[in-house]
Amino acid sequence: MKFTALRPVRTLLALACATLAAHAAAPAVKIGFLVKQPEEPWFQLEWKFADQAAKELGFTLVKIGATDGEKVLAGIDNLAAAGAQGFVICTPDTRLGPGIAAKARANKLKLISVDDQFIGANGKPMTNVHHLGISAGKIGESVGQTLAAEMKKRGWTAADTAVCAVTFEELATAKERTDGAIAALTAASFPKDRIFKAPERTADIPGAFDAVNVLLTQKSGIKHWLVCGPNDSAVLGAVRALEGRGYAADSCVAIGINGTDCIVELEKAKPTSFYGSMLLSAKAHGYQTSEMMFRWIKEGKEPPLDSRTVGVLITRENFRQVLKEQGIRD
Ligand code: FCA
Repeated sequence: MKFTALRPVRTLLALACATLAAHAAAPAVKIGFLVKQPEEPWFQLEWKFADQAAKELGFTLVKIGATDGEKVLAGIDNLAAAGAQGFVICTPDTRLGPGIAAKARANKLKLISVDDQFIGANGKPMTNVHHLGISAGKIGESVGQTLAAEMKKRGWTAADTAVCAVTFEELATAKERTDGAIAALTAASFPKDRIFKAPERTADIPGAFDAVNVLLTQKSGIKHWLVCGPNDSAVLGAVRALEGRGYAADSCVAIGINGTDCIVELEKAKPTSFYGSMLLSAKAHGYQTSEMMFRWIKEGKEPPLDSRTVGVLITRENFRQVLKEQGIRD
């Protein structure tokens, strides 16, 4: 009698112990998110969306600004010591890829690269590392097609117009973007000998500003410039350099990529020659990569090896609406 009365209590105790054991066996998920340029709005937005994933899915996110190789390697060691199970990274140098992959393996950390794909010792993309990037060539082509269309709309002749392509060719995704833009302009019959590259030494506004100033010193007397580059910062640097040389806002057309680093520019009451940008999906790059990592750790669900996202053109006309739809602006 006594024994049977105790039974439900025992069962409850056993259940409680089993639950505790299960919790102990499955440690909380901790994921690192390392970015190469934490000061760029693009990367801040990736982090913002990764934070949202952490909150909604229930994991801990460790954000690390990894501006050079040393910071990357130390960051990975710290993550491992803190009990993380994986990380997402946009590396400051894609040639660090083999070293990062080896360090992740040694520390038993799962790895997804975002934005910039790792380059192997043979100089080719490391297709065995899970990656989410953009369809860089196609997005670049859209920039080139839009520039050609805007030139036509304004009635500018090829004799009066030249192309300034700010380039950063040591980074594959950046080169594919400007190659795509140039290919589309050429396909639209823009003369090849009026397309000029301005290689930036650092991938930021000052780097592009300096590069374009050098180009403008060499090529004076051009009436209209069409401007493209790997991202918004590159194109903004070019726009500032053109302004410094006295080019009026309506004498040039510049189109960026990212769409996240040019919002202040598009909000200016007086239009500049920054016509628009190909808006990329910061949410896919921040939220989705973190979610992929979370499910990989938690459910053993391996993400696809290679995912690519697209871009949409935003201009002064539609940027408020599109940014709102994408959860970037209220
Ligand atoms: C690269 C660029 C960033 C952004 C990202 C998608 O990392 O440097 O500005 O365009 O790709």
